[in-house]
Amino acid sequence: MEKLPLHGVFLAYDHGLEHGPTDFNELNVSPKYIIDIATKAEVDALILLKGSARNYYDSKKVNIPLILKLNGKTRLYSGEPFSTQNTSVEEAVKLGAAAVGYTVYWGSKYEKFMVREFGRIEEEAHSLGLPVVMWSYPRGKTIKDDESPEIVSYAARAAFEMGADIVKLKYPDEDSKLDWVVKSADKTKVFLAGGKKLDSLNIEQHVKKAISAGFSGMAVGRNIWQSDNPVERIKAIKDIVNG
Ligand code: FBP
Repeated sequence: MEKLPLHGVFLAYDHGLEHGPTDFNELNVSPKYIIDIATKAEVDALILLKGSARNYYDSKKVNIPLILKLNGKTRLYSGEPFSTQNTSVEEAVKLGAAAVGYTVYWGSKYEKFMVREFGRIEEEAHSLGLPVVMWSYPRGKTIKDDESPEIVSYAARAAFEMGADIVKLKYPDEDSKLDWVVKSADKTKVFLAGGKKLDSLNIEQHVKKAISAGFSGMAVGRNIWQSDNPVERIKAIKDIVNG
């Protein structure tokens, strides 16, 4: 099993469930294409759901650490956000994963269920020596602006208090508050989430500002594998992250 570094660039590919094939084209519809990109660009970790991992991730051949995402939901679901656990820490170990991931939608009517599931997963994973990554996303009727610095900082702190090793967060809409986001997360390493496709200049600007404020890396999906030059784009982001 590859060890998960706590900084770097992670390539996310859980969109088949979260958004559906509408995010894909003839190339990136295949997990094999994603694993090839990850390998060529030497990303620091690959994020998959169990279907892609079981069919395409061979831990003996792929030298990229796997983060198995343990919960998810589709775009077809409506109502207050709720991402349910669909696989286990045990399955992650079987698949040779180096870490597990889980999304919490803070502020949702169903927050209490995700908190309970995450709590169990975090303790089990840590007892087996696996780091835990939280997608910490305030979302639901009560969240008016999920990019406000207060809300992003709260998501950072909540991840720390829940025992996450890494927290994946949205970019707050005030650059000057990036420091406070990092301070709020305390010992939890902060990673920037990608979002919809941006031009390369834009995304690199965000990464630069986040890294100089103390972020540890980026977990990115569409901005890479929807691009015509995915390997170069990862390398450019890696250069920024690694200084
Ligand atoms: P992107 O870089 O493509 O935004 O991927 C990051 C991610 O967190 C994925 O892991 C996840 O599928 C997606 O964003 C969820 O995005 P949203 O919650 O906005 O639908």
